Amino acid sequence: MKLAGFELRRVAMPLVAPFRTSFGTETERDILLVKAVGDGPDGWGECVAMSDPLYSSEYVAAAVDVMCRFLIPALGQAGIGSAVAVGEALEPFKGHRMSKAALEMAVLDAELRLEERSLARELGSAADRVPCGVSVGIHDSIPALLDAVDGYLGQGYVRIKLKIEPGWDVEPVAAVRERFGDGILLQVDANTAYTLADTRQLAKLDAFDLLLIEQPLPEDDILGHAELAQRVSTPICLDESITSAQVAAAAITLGATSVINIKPGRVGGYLEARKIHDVARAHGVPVWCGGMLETGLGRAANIALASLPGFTLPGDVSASSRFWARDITEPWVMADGRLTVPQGPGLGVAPLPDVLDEVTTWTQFVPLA
Ligand code: OSB
Ligand code: MG
Repeated sequence: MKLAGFELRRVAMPLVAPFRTSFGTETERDILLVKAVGDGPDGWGECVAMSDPLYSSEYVAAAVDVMCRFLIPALGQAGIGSAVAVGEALEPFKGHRMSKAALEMAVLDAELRLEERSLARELGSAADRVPCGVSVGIHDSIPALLDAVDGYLGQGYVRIKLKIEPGWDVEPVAAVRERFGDGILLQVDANTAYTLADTRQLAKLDAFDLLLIEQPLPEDDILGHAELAQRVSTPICLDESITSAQVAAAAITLGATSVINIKPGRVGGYLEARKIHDVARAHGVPVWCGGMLETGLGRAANIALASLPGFTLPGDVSASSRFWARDITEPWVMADGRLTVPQGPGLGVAPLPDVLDEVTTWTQFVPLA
């Protein structure tokens, strides 16, 4: 496979409803897509960076900059022809994992389409369908939250994740348990909003039989999570902190995490995501697939990843309708609380040209020197 370059494209996608977390409120997603163009089929990648560096240090405009200035020229220099070669060529550059992941995803898709193999099979898929969880934002009131959760349960979601922050934690969890009972799978995500000084407050969540508390403390505070894990009985699950298989192994060994949220973008790509799955599995640590409000492209790849055998908990893998009135691919539609793993070549889906053009705000073709 010989690559000619990458088409970078920014799309603006309005959310069906505002999505509030401890780090901000999203009403529209500004997403950077990359298309690998060469002598074979096009390949699509999606960069999960957000507009502002509030979830991680990465952000969309920086992703465009680092791709154009450093990453794509390095791929040209290396004369890469496979996704594995992408990771190797980009290794010298520190960080920027979401940008690296998007480029690797595009090349991987192109490579697999050429060889007529599915991403699911390539990664080691062990299931035809995956169960769907949903991430529910912070709401203005408890009744509004209960309405939202009621709606998602009605649609068939098999697991509810509540976003929490100081001042919105025990009360919403208690209200959801009281209204919907002990039978629903329930977990919370703090996106780093607490410190160890909040241990007593977080320990109050132990009364509600939660699957896990996701990333209560800052990204760098691995030891703090290990300490917290000693003091609360709810399992701690790291998201932001887990940036590689190496960090995952360290966090497991230190007792900082007993469950892991795997997000391919955050860790530099689907190949590194699979390594984390393998490391966790070897340690008997369950994993689940996180989400970053992806379009149908990233969603397709996440569904494939979530079908690996170590993904024993439902992920933030939801239907297109969770976030979009109109997705840029054929919509992902849930049946029976599950999504079907794509089996076509590569991602198994591609953007619908008309929809893609309508949401596009900017494009640039960056040739491989
Ligand atoms: O922490 O898991 C998170 C969305 C954006 C950034 C961070 C997170 C999230 C979510 C949504 O919780 C997950 C999804 O895409 O369904
Ligand atoms: Mg999270």
